[in-house]
Amino acid sequence: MKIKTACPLDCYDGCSVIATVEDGKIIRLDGNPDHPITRGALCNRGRRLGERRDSDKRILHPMKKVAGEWVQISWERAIREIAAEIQETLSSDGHHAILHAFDWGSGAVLKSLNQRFFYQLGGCTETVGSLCWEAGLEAQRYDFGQARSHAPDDMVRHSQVIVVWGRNVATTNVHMMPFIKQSQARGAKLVVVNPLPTDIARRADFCVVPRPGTDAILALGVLRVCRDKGYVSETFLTDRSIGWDQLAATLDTYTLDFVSSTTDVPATDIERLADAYGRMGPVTTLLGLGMQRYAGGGNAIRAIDALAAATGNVGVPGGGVNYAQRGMASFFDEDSLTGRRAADVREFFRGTQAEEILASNPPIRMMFVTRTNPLTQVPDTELLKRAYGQIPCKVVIDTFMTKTAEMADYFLPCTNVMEEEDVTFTTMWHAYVSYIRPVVPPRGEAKPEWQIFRDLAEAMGRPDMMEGDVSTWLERILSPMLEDDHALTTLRSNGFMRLPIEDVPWADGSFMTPSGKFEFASEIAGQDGHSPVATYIPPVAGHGNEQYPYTLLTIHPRKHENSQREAVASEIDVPVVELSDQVAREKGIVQGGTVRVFNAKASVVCTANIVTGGHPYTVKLESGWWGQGVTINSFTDARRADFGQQTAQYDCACDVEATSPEASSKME
Ligand SMILES: Nc1nc2c(c(=O)[nH]1)N[C@H]1C(S)=C(S)[C@@H](COP(=O)(O)OP(=O)(O)OC[C@H]3O[C@@H](n4cnc5c(=O)[nH]c(N)nc54)[C@H](O)[C@@H]3O)O[C@H]1N2
Ligand SMILES: Nc1nc2c(c(=O)[nH]1)N[C@H]1C(S)=C(S)[C@@H](COP(=O)(O)OP(=O)(O)OC[C@H]3O[C@@H](n4cnc5c(=O)[nH]c(N)nc54)[C@H](O)[C@@H]3O)O[C@H]1N2
Ligand code: SF4
Ligand SMILES: [Mo]
Repeated sequence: MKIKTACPLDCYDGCSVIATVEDGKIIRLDGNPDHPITRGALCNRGRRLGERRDSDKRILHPMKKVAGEWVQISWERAIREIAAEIQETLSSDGHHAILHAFDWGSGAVLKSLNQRFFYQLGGCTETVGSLCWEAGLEAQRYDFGQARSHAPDDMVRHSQVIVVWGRNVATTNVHMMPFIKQSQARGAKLVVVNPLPTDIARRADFCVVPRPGTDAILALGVLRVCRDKGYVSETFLTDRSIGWDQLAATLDTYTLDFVSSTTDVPATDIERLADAYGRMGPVTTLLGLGMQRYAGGGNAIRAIDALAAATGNVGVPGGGVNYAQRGMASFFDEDSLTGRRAADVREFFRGTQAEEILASNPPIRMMFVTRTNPLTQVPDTELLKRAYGQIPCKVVIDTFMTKTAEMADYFLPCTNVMEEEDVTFTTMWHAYVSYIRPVVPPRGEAKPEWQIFRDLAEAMGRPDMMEGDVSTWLERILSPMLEDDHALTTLRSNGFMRLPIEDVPWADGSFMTPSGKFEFASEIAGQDGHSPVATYIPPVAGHGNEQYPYTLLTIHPRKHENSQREAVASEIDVPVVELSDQVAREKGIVQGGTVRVFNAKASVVCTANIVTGGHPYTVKLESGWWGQGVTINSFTDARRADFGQQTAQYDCACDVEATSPEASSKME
């Protein structure tokens, strides 16, 4: 039997999935061939959703830690005890003493019912801001009013140049690859800007390799060349934007020599990039999230926006500075499910939650963790461990015993996506929304999260807190998009539908900014305490800045989603570190040799993979990894990027040395 469902992972692609089920078992998962983005293929993360469902490492019963050991308990007892803890905490310290730490481990829309439970208590403390993308969103809010992306078909039909700027497309956005190949077959040129060698670089017409964290100055330097050569669009500057003169007045400082020596990009590459933007367009820019995880990350995105806009590559077919698809959010009435507006919420920034927990008054007495694994994903693991260690009662809802769950007092097993009914969409790229249909029944005693919270509400004598059912909740949250009564039925039977979002954002020349124009100079940015125009804020870490000479880039893993690697067959205790040939020479490291990567905070023994084509002082480890008594985020600091509430975890320094294979076991 074939069943249509969808992948809810935090991803650009938002795939529609076909599950083959026989005798109640998932035999395989494939991409839906009818979905215009999925086009019949899933990435290995999507294919593994079934393995994660069936994994023998999955926790299938409620557990409680007793005298330091996990013991299985009944749901009845788990709910009764946790409900009593909630009530005690509310009467002793009030609702702010309860912390709800959550993130986007699943992007299914009904997961926001989790928040509803806490808001119905009157409020809570919750984690806000982003480990992921907020500095860039804020940057595009200043410039455009909102982050919006072009439809992939628009790129295929019209773009003459595709600039993949800091996005690891072949790994993190695999369904973009066929669209890029189609565009290239039509004659479009491909440019890649990345400090690390990436798979897509092989297909590129040319690659630009900046020093990590210097994209703002690179973009402003390129823009200066464009201005000086007359490559700017006078119509755009006069009719569709404000603040050009203010930005242009700063450009003289970005001389070729200065830009080249700061970014380590040769002057010829800066000029080549200027030619691409100024003479070869329309240019579409596919921005990644990596370059905004730095001290000056938001400004980097603004500088690239300015470059694309001034050269006439905004609001035109084949153009665009594609960072995210925030237009999707207006089709979902999340507040109707959560009731956030009416609640009294104390906010802790995800990135600095450890400090805030340690300093909190009232103190955090109880914590709930849903859809996230902060102990491996939040910068500064050791500090977070200390902060969580002080919370008297911790409840983790998940499917696996994660590093965070290991610290908990209660583990509550929730259903896997293959066992759920829901709806999902991506706010990172395209305009399709998909229906999640249960493919197999829940394993063991796993329950949907809304059911867990409903049981808690009932045990507290407040069944009203979580009243409703899946269909009415879906109708409520989808109400802005459901024009007729049959829309949900259509979504259910078709598996996906396209929302009415334009293929070419800002084509009519009106923007969502206060001026209604593209803002090279933003008053709101000024009010928020930033330079009104894009500027360069140097990275804190990296070559020449700290005693540790290399930048440690802990980018997203190829084979799994963030830390969701429990179902990956080959567990690795010794991770692979990617080093440039320059670092290898300096440190006497050989291919396949054993090396230690370290900084002031952490140390890990790795196997060396020597690569060429990246920035010479850059070291790469995949994020989501833990082992040898540390996690990847044991190396990182809880630094903030410039805009919004965003972590700057790529702004991180390290050193490496050749060592012996025994070193990893000695460290245990
Ligand atoms: N396979 C896989 N895919 C995923 C995920 C996953 O865990 N695994 N996670 C999903 C999620 S949550 C997200 S947010 C997205 C992220 O998607 P991406 O933004 O594509 O991925 P990142 O790993 O965050 O980093 C992107 C790239 O930024 C580059 N980079 C780092 N520093 C700089 C810099 O200073 N300048 C420039 N120009 N480039 C720089 C890195 O070399 C890397 O290639 O991927 C999603 N897709
Ligand atoms: N050093 C470094 N740190 C990073 C990054 C980096 O590139 N480098 N990337 C950052 C980025 S972009 C992101 S988005 C974050 C991601 O941070 P997280 O969202 O914390 O990362 P995941 O590892 O995906 O953890 C999600 C957890 O949710 C669980 N889960 C999945 N579905 C459900 C569900 O329906 N209900 C519940 N209760 N649990 C569920 C999974 O089993 C998993 O344990 O990490 C950030 N941290
Ligand atoms: S993780 Fe992304 S690319 Fe992979 S199946 Fe899911 S939505 Fe598609
Ligand atoms: Mo992310």
